[in-house]
Amino acid sequence: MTSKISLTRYLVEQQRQDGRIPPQLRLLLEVVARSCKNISYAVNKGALGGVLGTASTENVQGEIQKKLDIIANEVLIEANEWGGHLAAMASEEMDSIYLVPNRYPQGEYLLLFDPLDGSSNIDVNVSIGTIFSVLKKPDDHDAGIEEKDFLQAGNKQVAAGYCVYGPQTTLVLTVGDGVAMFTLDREQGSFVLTQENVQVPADTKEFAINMSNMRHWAPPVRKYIDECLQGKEGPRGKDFNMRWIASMVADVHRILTRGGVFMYPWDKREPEKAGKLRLMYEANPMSWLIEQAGGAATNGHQRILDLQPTKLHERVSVVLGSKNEVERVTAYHREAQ
Ligand code: P6P
Repeated sequence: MTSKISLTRYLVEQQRQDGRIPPQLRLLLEVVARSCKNISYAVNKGALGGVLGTASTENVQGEIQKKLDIIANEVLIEANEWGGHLAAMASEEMDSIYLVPNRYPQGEYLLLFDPLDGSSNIDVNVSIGTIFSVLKKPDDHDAGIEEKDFLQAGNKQVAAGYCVYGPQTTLVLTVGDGVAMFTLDREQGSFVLTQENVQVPADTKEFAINMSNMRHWAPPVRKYIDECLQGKEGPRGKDFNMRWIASMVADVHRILTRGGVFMYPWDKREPEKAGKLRLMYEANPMSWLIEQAGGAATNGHQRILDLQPTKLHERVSVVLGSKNEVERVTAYHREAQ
């Protein structure tokens, strides 16, 4: 039987191989993984842990927070603040950045996360997850870290990943050399390498979008979905399937596992917003993972990873997954201009 490769061994060997994971980054990734393990344990308790339901507070997005949103956020903050690997953190659940307290050593990295994505699914026992993105602290100033230091394009990420809390708890990670998946061995309490070099098929017959918003979409999105719905009698010449879990982590995990295209496009319900999903800690990490697995990710017009953020909680339109489908949707947007 091949020996199990732990996350720690994988990170050490990746560092030995190409130097992509310096010690501080390895520590950061191991601490994030341990945080995800603890969040998984809290999620799995469900009603028995008294963690379901809302916390009757709102986050910066104006969304009512779930108790587990706050628990997951606190787990990540408390686990990462003292290790000396971070200068600051940013979270979907916090209005402003969180500076590592002066009583702890300051590190080289900035950690951004959505501590519990898909939290509307918590109370109905559907997969949810944690999404994280790692940037380097800018070298060009020695003053304290400010929000503007986080405003780096997604192509500056040094690590990105998510942990999906489903039938298995699976950590999915990239440091720029492909995508690896680690499954939590609950008996040992450690993540074990279960897939390397993940590849997204370039073509698919499966799309993921919230169809209830159809009347609000822009014409290029409407055209693309209409053609899929026409099936093999239509211009695509094949039938399509649809999935929508309303948990980006679960939908992206399915796409990394078997292909597909995920769309949360701009729509006219709130035309001033570019989209629903957040650029810095949802779209950027997921887009890098998808690209590292051979897929593509645009906002309908340009590569998501090339977008220059202007605000920490900036939203973006997202089309990601199987390369040929993403290119088709993006071409329809270009033709409509
Ligand atoms: P809707 C979850 O709240 C989330 O941010 C993503 O995980 C998910 O893809 C999307 O929103 C679901 O949005 O409008 O379908 O509920």
